[in-house]
Amino acid sequence: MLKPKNTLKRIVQNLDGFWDCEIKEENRPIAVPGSWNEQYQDLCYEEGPFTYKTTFYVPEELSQKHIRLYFAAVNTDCDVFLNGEKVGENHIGYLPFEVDVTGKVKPGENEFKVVVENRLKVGGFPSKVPDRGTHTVGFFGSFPPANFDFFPYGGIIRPVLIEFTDHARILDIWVDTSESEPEKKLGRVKVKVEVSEEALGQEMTIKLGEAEKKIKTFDRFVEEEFILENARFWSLEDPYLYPLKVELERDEYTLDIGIRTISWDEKKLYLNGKPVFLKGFGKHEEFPVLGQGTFYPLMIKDFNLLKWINANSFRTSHYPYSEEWLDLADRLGILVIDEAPHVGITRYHYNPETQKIAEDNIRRMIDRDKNHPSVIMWSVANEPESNHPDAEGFFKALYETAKEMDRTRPVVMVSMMDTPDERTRDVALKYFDIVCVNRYYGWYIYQGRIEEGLQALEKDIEELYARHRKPIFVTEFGADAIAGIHYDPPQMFSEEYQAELVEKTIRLLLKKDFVIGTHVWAFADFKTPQNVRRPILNYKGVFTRDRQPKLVAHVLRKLWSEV
Ligand code: GCB
Repeated sequence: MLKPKNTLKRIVQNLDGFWDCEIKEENRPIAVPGSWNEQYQDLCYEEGPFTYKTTFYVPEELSQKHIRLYFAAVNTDCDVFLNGEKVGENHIGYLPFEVDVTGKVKPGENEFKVVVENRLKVGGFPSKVPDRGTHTVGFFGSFPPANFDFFPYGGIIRPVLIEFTDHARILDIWVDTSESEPEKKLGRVKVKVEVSEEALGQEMTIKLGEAEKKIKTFDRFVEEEFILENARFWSLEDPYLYPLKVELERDEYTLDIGIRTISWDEKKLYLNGKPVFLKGFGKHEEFPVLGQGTFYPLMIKDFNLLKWINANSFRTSHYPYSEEWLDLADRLGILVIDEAPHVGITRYHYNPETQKIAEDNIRRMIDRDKNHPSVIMWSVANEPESNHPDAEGFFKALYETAKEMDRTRPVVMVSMMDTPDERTRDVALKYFDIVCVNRYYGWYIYQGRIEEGLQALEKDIEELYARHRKPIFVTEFGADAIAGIHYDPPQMFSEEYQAELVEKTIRLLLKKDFVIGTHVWAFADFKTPQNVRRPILNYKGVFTRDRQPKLVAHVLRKLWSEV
């Protein structure tokens, strides 16, 4: 599915703004995109359902076009109504969905309604753990009882668009540059285009930079290969993008593509044939008042801080972010580990029905993000209960689903279960291309004892490598620090303690030639459900929630300038 885009032959209307919302028998204005939880204090812990309403206007000549409604993301369950008729539904957050409303849009005013609910469910996405009749149910007994450590925001969190195209149109585009030969500067760009039935027999033009091909569309799928001598490869130093344009008689779509290769062996990850070490963060798409609502200035700010601190990558923990994050990453040369909305997976998910939903989520994530050169890895889940015997089949299936969609990138699962303790060993990690682990030595274990924690980490990481013989990526480690709290000698929650733990962990892991990256948890402080470990926020941010640097930020900036 292609994201709606204004081109010479496509028209897009954006429905962002203030919608009406039926909340507790009142009609209140609500912002789209945005989460409801922080727009009204009394909605902080509400799960809905809430009815969002707006109207849009369509001129006569456009009402006859092919028309789709595109929701960049709604959290989480929703039913979509147009002029009183139910036209669509969706049941997963953080991923786009479209509703074909061709023939259903009236010339003039149209009434549009979306009923949204964000309920935590046992075995659902987002999930909670079953209430065992105790007072402590969620993650560390938290409220709301989310089975994960970030606030479960609800609402129409990303833009809603209406796109008008000709019926003879482009449906999807796939770009594959994996067979390019960087050492010879030879770019091999395979372009596959899917068109609608109505476009059969038309002439298609595909332009890549200066090169151009003209083809008759005898089939719904058209494939062409461009060979570029002296190609300019997309890299961290030079994130060069080639303009790709696909044209039909009355439709046109454009993409910026990067030519690059990714590969990996027993010890290393390679970008364009050269080893790359991942320096960066796990983060959240989250901000005061906005909740998880798309907000463009925040993206610019975060990328500017990633560059300032000399990071080269981040993980979209723990769900796919707005696609604009990837557009910027492509343009600015930042690598992305793209994660499915699979956090808090427990034994209650290990059944055929939920597995089907999870497979579908992975297909939808890869379908959306497949053409972004910045995306170098797919993560199918964060910290599932992957030491449960039923996890093995479940995650093997998710790995295979991701591979069916894309063989050119490594597929990973982020585990905390593959520990030195054999009784709690992960049963699924062995299927994945790179061993991704979250480790909190000196924080949750060896509290206040950084040196002992580091010794245990070293032993753990050596054993992991001996066991798997695959590259190791430490996807999380870190410590909470409340900005402004200082202590000598360094104590937990002080800026000094966080800075020391982070620096020493990275220096230790840099000595291991099988470690391909260290991502600090987290980029910035973020809001969580309430529990005794979280004074409103998780304070593991290297930056505060409003993006000011803590002591550790300066330490990282210097350290990463040398790596
Ligand atoms: C983790 C989770 C992350 C938490 C973090 C923490 O392992 O992946 O979502 O926020 O630990 O701070 O405890």
